[in-house]
This record gives sequence, structure tokens and C-alpha cells, in this order.
Amino acid sequence: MTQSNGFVREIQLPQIHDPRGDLTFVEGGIQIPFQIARVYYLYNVPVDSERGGHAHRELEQIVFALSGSFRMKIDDGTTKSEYWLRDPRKGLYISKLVWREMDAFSQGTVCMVLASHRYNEADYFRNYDDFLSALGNETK
Ligand code: T46
Repeated sequence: MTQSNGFVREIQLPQIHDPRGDLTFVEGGIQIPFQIARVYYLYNVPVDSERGGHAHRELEQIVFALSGSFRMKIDDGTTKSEYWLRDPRKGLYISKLVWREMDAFSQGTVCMVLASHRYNEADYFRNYDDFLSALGNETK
């Protein structure tokens, strides 16, 4: 079976600009290419923290910096890239089978993630070689 590796893309959310402040919304089934099963957020993150360091078997997610900024390093097993998240209107969609690492957090960063499945530790590849092996099996 031939199956492409994972991929990422930017998701732009609407912004309602108002003298009282800005408002951005997410509606299931419209801006998000999956049913949202879980929302979680990272906060009180030390600036020298390194998070991620894993890939997922099935999980799809969209990651936002609601406040502050951080770097998302992406590796699909073939190509490495990096994205800076710093705009609460712009999310990064991450498909399954993408290795991700996060660092360079600014003070006070709040990172919100919309996820396609509930938390399941069995969905994680936390070992890079296991991730690469799984990619090899997918493309056979
Ligand atoms: C990802 C990045 C962006 C739960 O119990 N429920 C949850 O929904 C999550 C996400 C985590 N946990 C537990 C599992 C660990 O014992 O919280 C602990 C820390 O999780 P982890 O080390 O996976 O956190 P990050 O920030 O490295 O990764 C998380 C997500 O796990 C991951 O899917 O893409 O945020």
C-alpha cells in the first residue's frame, strides 16, 4: 500500500476587529478539517522549555499561540521545516505521522490545541526510530 507521509499547513481563522478588542472564533466543520474531540492548552511554560518530541499514529491537531510565541519544528521523516507561531488567528494543522518539537517559548505563552481524538498514550510514537520504522511500513 502506498500512503503519503504526514503534512502540515496553516489554518487562518476569522477576526472580528472592534475598538473593544478583537474576536476570533472556531466553528466545527467549517475551519477545522476534523471533528474536535479534545481541546488542551499549555501555559506557565518556562522560556527554556522543550516540548513535543513525538508523532501520532492517527491524531490530527491544530496548534495556536493564543498569546506569546514559540517555534514548532516539523519532520515528516523526509523533510524538516519550522514554523513560528505568534498570531492567535493562525493555527498550524499537523496531520498524523509528523514528528514535532516545540521550543523558544516567549514569556507568558499560551498554546491551545484542537485535537481530533481524545487523549490516548498508545497513539504516540515517543521514540524517533519507531516513528521512522512506522513510516517505512506505511509506504511498503
Ligand atoms: C502535541 C503537543 C503540541 C494528558 O493526560 N492529556 C492530554 O490531553 C495531553 C495532551 C497530555 N496528557 C498528559 C500526558 C503526559 O503525562 O500530560 C503529560 C504531558 O504530555 P506531553 O509530554 O505529551 O506534552 P507535550 O506538550 O510534549 O505534547 C503535547 C501533546 O501531547 C502532543 O500531542 O502535539 O502538545
